[in-house]
Amino acid sequence: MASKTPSGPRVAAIVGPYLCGKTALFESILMLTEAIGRKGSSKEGYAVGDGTPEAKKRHMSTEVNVATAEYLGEAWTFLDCPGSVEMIQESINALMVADAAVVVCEADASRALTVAPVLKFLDEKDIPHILFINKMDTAISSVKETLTALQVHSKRPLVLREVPIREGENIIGHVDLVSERAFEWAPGKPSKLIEIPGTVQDREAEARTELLESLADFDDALLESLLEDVIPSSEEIYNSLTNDLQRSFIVPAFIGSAEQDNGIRRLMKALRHECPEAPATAERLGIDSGDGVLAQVFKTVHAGHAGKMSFARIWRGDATDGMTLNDERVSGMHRVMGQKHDKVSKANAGEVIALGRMDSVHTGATLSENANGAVISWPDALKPLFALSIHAEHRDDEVKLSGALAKLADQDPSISFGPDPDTGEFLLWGQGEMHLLVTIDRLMDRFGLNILSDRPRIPYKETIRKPISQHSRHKKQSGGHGEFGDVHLDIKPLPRGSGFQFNDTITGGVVPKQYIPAVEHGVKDFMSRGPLGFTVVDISVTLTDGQFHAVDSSEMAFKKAAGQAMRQGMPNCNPVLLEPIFKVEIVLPNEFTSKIQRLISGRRGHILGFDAKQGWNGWDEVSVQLPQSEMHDLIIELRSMTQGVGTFQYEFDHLQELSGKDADTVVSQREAALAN
Ligand SMILES: Nc1nc2c(ncn2[C@@H]2O[C@H](COP(=O)(O)OP(=O)(O)OP(=O)(O)O)[C@@H](O)[C@H]2O)c(=O)[nH]1
Ligand SMILES: [Mg+2]
Repeated sequence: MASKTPSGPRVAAIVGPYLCGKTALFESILMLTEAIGRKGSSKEGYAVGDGTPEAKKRHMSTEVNVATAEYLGEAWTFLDCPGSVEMIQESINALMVADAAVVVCEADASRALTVAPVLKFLDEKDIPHILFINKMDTAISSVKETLTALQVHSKRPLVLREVPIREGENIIGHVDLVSERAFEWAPGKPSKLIEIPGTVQDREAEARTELLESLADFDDALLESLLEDVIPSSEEIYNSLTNDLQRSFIVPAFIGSAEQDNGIRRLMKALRHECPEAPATAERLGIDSGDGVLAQVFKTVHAGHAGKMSFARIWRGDATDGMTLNDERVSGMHRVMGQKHDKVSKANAGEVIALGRMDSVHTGATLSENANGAVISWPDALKPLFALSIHAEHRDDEVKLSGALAKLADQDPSISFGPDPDTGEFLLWGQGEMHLLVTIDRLMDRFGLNILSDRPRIPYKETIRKPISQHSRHKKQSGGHGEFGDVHLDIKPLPRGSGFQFNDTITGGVVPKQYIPAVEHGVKDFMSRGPLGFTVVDISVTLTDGQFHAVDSSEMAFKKAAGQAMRQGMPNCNPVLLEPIFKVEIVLPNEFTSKIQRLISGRRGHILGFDAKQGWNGWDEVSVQLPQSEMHDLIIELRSMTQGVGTFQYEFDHLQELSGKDADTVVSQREAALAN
């Protein structure tokens, strides 16, 4: 292989679907680079990865694992991302600061779809990436089938760099298509160089030709050699590969087994030779090459007594502990190894570093010595898809809960929280049920808060169908001052979406001017809970007549009279329940579009239309209307129907009358709740 000038510190993000072996690969790389002496496992606990209580409890990654290592004299930071679609915000944040991504997947063509979201994101953002087909020890599909199935989801050509060597059912090694050298794998040990077995020679030659042809598409000199039947040298091929990864023209594909440490050295060598460095990545991101330190925060951790830690990639300049960035003094700089942080006094451009106590700095922030310096763009946080109503088991913990949630939302911008404006319930929003359960675990583990959760209430409303005129008199004579107020109200339904209108047609001062606002007040108070138990909307109330008493009338008396008139009149106005209807745009692979029809009609919704999703080959966008009461677990069902990749966006559309049995159930449940 061509000799290489040592590079500056680089960052590789390890991404891919749930449980495909990313953390296993991360630890295998750390072993190879001698950053650790012994790796762990998913079952018994990893040595560096998944060290938080939430990750240990679930045997999955729940946030990005960060580790630094040195390979052949060059510095690396690896960002092992969680695969769960519900934790995708973490992966997006890590990818935004990576020089390249290693996309891990399994050799299983039937699950290619699960890799689609990450491939599409990398394509969209032009992030150079390498494919690592893992678990070759238990491969379900052939490498070729896997690659063909994955290609559907990638704009860039996926180009095989190795072919497997089979022995019966088992894969026992690989042939490198550039050097044309064959290696026999040995679990946990370096591979052994062997002769290319006769059984793979044809396959090897065919795959090598495909590799060269793919490279020739982006390399005129190579194309010319091929046309003239000149076999290019290994060096030419490597140069072409380096250029193609750095410019994100192709996606080279490697194979191996993270658990058995097979194929890892080859992957690392490709990263070493082909992965771009920080200045090139900074250029891709449009960061100018000015003076002074420029860094970007991609992860925030509130670590108990250690306080807030901001993980940042340094794009340019050398950072020192104690320096001022964004008007805040860096108080402790650390190199990160999983849950372990080692204090350092200085860090160079390209490195990833955890900065202590940058309290006003958030994930995504650009850090510079000049607080008004350039701002590097950062994607918006994901919109929430799932909510639970939560409260602290102990009432005294409510204030502590808000503080803790503010910290967790700082750490994970894809959660949000706050009271529902209609129901008053305290809601926690996130990307799915597991995401919220992990968040609730964090509240327990890090803040000692015991949380109870429930399905959120639906903010039903009510209105009336029939107008009425209602007279009511409030009169009380007891001791000193009496109370007297007398009103005639016209209560009328209004069209949907009109809200509430209050008027008066009082002439001759039958209700003195100063008492009219009190009448309106009394009406409004009543409207927060109508005859069916919900907020009343879309009505008009007109004060048409009334009487007063020179001594006993007061604002309070008129307010009470108005409230009484509403209480007496409204039940006779033919009250009706209104339920919120949402407009939902579902995005999913078109092979599932026909199933959506059943899902939506089963949830009392209807389809407004569907179309192919622009720029997403093979995906549809289905526009539907759905009652809010049917949306709570929509994301759960949609994901289970679409191998986890279906998603949606939504907005409130309108209120719609609900009658019959469904309405009766809602009203009787509300009665029972109010009686408690
Ligand atoms: N057979 C086999 N199993 C593997 C291999 N690599 C990982 N696994 C197993 O796959 C499971 C998941 O491994 P992890 O590395 O934790 O997967 P992950 O991709 O990090 O999972 P998330 O981060 O939760 O998405 C574990 O049971 C591993 O033991 C491999 O090369 N071969
Ligand atoms: Mg993992």
